[in-house]
Amino acid sequence: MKKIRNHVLSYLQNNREGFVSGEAISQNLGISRAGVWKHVQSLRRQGFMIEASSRCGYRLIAVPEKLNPDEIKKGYENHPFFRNLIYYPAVDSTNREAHKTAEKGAPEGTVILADEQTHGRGRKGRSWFSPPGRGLWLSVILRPQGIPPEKMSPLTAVTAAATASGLRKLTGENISVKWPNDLFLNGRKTGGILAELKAEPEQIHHIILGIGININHAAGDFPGELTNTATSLQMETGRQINRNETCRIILLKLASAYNTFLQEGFSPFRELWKEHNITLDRQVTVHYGEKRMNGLALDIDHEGALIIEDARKEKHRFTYGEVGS
Ligand code: BT5
Repeated sequence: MKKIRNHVLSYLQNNREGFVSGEAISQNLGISRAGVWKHVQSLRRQGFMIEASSRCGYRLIAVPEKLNPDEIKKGYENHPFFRNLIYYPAVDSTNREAHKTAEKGAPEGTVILADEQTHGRGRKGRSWFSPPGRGLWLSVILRPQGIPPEKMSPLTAVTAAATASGLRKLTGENISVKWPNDLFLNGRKTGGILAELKAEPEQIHHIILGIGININHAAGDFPGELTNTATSLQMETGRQINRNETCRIILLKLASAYNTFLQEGFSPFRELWKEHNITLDRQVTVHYGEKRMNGLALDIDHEGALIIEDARKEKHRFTYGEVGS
């Protein structure tokens, strides 16, 4: 099976300058046209970009760029967020793997990076679609010392602002933050943040800061339920984005933001967050626990909490929840 798939790939690679018909591949390799289509689909799932047209056939557009820890670290080998960069071709979830690695005593700044997540997770048990060859799926182990757990709640907003600003520089696109943990581009979700805390009331054991960014997905890569809500940097810019470079930029931004946050709290990030946000100045519904509240998203305060003004002009402060329109 794998052998035939590789033959299909070689055939496409040898004919990259134009389309090749399904019929030609089928005759050359002695398989049915349905078989050709099945192998093309499987190559796509591995990150190969293959255009398919019912009239012209197939054309290989791009091969998946490989994530390469040496390439990511280049020039930053001794940096605290690059010293322990652990790469897996596939894991269930980098957050889950990072928790396990942290339990074994891994130092602050250890990064778990995977090309594919088989059970990538979002908040509240939701799943995060993480195919190979397409995105950036990583988790950083943090061990803030002498800080009570509740002081860390703005970390998601700090991460979102820092990541959005890094991605804006990289792509020139208007990547924005939707409170509290979404990254949006042109009205669709292109990334998400999942911060998980292992703590006792007074003491943090570790925090796992997970970041997922859709980078080189093509429109047809997303499963049906995400086709109208998700996008990737490539879909919006029209060009392939280097995942190694993106990873380096994000880790550098994150390390610097984390240090500033530990020393000065959320205040230095408030303006940056506002510059990048698409939540404020809109009528929204905040869902928190089993409840919901409608109102105007007025502001984000110096601790990263969202301030909502209700119809009676009363203000409410939210440190967690989700925003819908
Ligand atoms: C998030 O959750 O947005 C947090 C996502 C964090 C993913 C990273 S990847 C590295 C690390 N390891 C992990 O296992 N996770 C982190 P939430 O706000 O709950 O949004 C989840 C919802 O987003 C899902 O229910 C889908 O509707 C949608 N979704 C799933 N995968 C998506 C994708 N790739 N792109 C856009 N939307 C997606």
